Amino acid sequence: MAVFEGNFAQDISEFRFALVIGRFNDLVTGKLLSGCQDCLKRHGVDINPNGSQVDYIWVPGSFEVPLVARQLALSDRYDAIICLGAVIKGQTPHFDYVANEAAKGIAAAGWQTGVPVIFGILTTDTMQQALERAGIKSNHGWNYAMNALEMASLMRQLKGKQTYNPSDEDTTPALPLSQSEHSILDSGLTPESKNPQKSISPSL
Ligand code: INI
Repeated sequence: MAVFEGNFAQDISEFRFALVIGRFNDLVTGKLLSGCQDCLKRHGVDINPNGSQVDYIWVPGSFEVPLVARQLALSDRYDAIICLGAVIKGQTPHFDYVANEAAKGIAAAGWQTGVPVIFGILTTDTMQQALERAGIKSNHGWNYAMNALEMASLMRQLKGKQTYNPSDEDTTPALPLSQSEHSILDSGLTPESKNPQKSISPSL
C-alpha cells in the first residue's frame, strides 16, 4: 500500500492554474486575489497574465463562479482552479441563495470533472469580517492558493501524470479509474479535452 499527499517541493513550472474572481464586493475579492498571487509567486509560479501558468477570469458575482469554473475544468488545461468571491450577509435572503449555489456549484465542478476546484468564497456577516479575512488580520487568499498547490500536486500523483502535456493521451493512471470515473469519461463530459486550445482562448 502507499501514502499519497501533495508536496510543495517539486518543479511546478508546468503547473497551470485558473483563477475565477467575482467582481461583487471587489474591495474584498481584489485583496483575496493579491493574497493568492503572493502565495503562488513565492512558490515559484509565474503569475503574469501573459505568461503560461495562470489565467484570470472575472465574473459578475459568486453566483456565476461555478459555471465558469466547470467550463474551465472541462478544458483539461488546468491543474487546479481557484474560485474567489465574497458573499456578505445583508438584510435580504439573497445571501443564502448566492452562498448556497456557489458552494454547491463549486463542489460539483470539481467532482464532475476530476479537477481540483478550490472553494475560496468568503461568507461573512459583515464587510468588516470579510476584510479581516482578506488581509487586515490574515489573508485567506494565501490559504486558497496553498490548497490549490497541494491538490494540484496530489492529483498529478493520483493520475500518474508527471508533467503537463495536453496532447498526451497515453498517460497511465497510478490508481485504476473507478466505474463512476469511467462513466464520466465515457459520457463525454470532457468534449474539449482533446483540443483545449480550441475552447479556451489564449488571450484569457
Ligand atoms: N454576489 C456576491 O459575490 N456576493 C454577494 O454578497 C452578493 N449579494 O449579496 O447579492 C452577490 N450577488 C450577485 C450574484 O452573485 C450574481 O452576480 C447576480 O445575482 C446575477 O446573477
